[in-house]
Amino acid sequence: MSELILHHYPTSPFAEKARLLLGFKGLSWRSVKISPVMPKPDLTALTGGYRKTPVLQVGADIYCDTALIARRLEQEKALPAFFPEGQEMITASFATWADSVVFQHAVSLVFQPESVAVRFGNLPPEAIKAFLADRAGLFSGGSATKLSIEQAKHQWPTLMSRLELQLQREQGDFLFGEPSIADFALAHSLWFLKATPVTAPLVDAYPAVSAWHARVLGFGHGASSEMSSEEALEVARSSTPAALPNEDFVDPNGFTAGQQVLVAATDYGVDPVTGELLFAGREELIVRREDERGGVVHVHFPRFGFRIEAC
Ligand SMILES: N[C@@H](CCC(=O)N[C@@H](CS)C(=O)NCC(=O)O)C(=O)O
Repeated sequence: MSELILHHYPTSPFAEKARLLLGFKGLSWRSVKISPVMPKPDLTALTGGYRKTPVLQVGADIYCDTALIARRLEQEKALPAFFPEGQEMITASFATWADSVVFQHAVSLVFQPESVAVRFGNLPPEAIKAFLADRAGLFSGGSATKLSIEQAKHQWPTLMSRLELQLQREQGDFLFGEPSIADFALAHSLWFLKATPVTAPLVDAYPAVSAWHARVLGFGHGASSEMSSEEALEVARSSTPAALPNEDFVDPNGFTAGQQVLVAATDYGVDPVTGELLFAGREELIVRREDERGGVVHVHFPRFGFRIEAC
């Protein structure tokens, strides 16, 4: 069986989400450290252009976006489940909301000047400038809009007070009783805020939230060992992609296997990936591409939040 390889960097909130997903399932994985800014030649050799963090590799199969990574890990090990039976819609929808709305608030709050000064305090000004320029590029061409710092500050107490109240009254220890994808999708943005003393009080002021957050982080990261990006490319090159899923589903826009397509995120980090469409299912799109260094790879995307275009 192929190893689970996570391409990530330590300070990325979505990478922390993925690490916690691996920890919750008690999985062992290989850790490939990537750059937080472009270019990322070894990563994009595998993805075909997708640049966001994290990416999961299993042999010659490359999984983009934590929403799909969670589903892939659920295949790897069904229990404990991210999508508990009977809670499939509520947990996935809450996760989509938290990954966009709560994350958007966290980004604005973390990138307020007082917090930037602490977070990047030991970096040379040129490095900070380069990072901020990279992030401006990341957000160009997508549907995501920037939330002003004032609006993020203005709305944050509403989000947190609702959460505090629910967690105080809740029977179970997690958002929807038992743990689910919802907990992980919310926890990583709060983890991001807790990383500096300027923004940590935005979480610490809420005792039930803090106790819940500690429980989620308590799942840990599973067992990992380092791997180089060259080694990961070699794994892809020497592996055969997994068999395609078998699903009785007709794409509503008529996309069929065998077509040349372009797939891209719609919100931000909209760098397109082109190749042959192999599969278009209810949750997942799979594109075959051939790379000089990575060989034949199957790149997997979630349907939700990604678009397909014939090319
Ligand atoms: N919807 C994506 C969002 C991932 C995301 O926004 N990741 C951030 C880091 S936390 C990112 O890609 N930043 C730019 C980069 O790492 O190049 C997911 O769930 O994986």
